Amino acid sequence: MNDTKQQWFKDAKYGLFIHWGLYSILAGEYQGKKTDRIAEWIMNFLDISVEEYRKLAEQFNPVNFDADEIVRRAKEEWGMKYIVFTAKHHEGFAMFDSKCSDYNVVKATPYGRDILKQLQNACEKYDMKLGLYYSQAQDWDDPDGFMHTKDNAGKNFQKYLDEKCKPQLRELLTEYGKISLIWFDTPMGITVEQTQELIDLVKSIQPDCILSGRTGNHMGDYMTTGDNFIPRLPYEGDWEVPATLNDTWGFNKFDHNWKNPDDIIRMMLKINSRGGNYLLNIGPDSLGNVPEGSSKVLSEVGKYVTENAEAVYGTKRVGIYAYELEWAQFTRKDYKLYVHVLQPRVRIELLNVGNQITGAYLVKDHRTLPFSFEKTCEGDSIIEVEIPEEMQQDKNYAVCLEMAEKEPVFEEIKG
Ligand code: JFZ
Repeated sequence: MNDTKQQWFKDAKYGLFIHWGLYSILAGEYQGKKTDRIAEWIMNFLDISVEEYRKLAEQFNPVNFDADEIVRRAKEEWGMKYIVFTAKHHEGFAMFDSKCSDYNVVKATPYGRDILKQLQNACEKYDMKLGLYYSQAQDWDDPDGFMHTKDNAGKNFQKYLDEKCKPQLRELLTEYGKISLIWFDTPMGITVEQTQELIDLVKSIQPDCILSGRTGNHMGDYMTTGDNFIPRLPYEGDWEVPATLNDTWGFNKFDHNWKNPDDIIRMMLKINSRGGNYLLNIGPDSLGNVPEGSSKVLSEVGKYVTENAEAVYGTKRVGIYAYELEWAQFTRKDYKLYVHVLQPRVRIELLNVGNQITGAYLVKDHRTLPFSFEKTCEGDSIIEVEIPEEMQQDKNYAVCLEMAEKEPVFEEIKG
């Protein structure tokens, strides 16, 4: 079972992924050709040479980037508890002031400022956990880094590890304050020994820094699901779903396929209910703007999670309830079962929940609600909670059921 031993990660439930690099300049299109894949992979999928791709750095000038504003909104408005930022994605370009590769935002761009330093300062100001995505195996700029879909035979991967990957990790872990998480990704052919080298390096500098499930050879500190994939059942231990708001991580000017806030809220609660964290992505454009399509959805979702904070953060995995409820998701704490009501209801009815209920209240304002718990004519347990009349057309609110028992008692369906 995966155990990060980090309470902040177990309690967090909701984080912000930021995918940002030179690919944001191309925004899904190179020389009139569009990519139909995730936009940060454009160098690979459209076969752009290293030489050509490097020229993008000369144009990178994100004058609208405002780290303070992004972190403040993530914290106060969107309700997120941690941020994971792409310090270096597969393209190989460092979004920080790297001394071991000049292919970085300070030395190679007209912008000339350290993006990560700005994020670090903002995270410290707003008390936000900072994690860093670092592509440890794929590096399409380094001759010895791996490239998916290409022949990697003849490469000296250890050389890349020793001369770029590890030195850059050392910089990230020594120059940017507390790093709570390293989000390694696409380990490809990395060996067990090489994975261990990376783990040892990270932990020797920052012992509390945790590692994503894609560190390599299943040696990370928690389980990372496939992108946008939600486990069907409660999953034990610490885990996380990385997810997009549209169909790309890096900015793509053609992708307006935004998910709606209700769907995001439902997905987050499904994940939280099954014990995981939801790491939801934004891809700023080449000027540093957060796409309006994403900030609109995040604000709506943020309203839900901040109003119902008690029923989200610090909650625990819920067991398997016998019925599929279209209108609800559960989260729980000891002696409390939270019912997240996602569709209009006159009353909450829960069949085969066998707890003794001692109270019921609306989470957002702690208003007490009338409730009953008894047996149906067939002898099954049933809990009912009355929804105030003026709220019967509403959706997206949480109700807390206070239980005499520590955990919900989900009964089997009897024939
Ligand atoms: C990886 C990256 O290649 C991608 O650009 C993005 O950063 C994303 C968060 O992670 O893509 C993956 C990696 C693993 C799976 C899917 C996409 N997976 O295991 O299903």
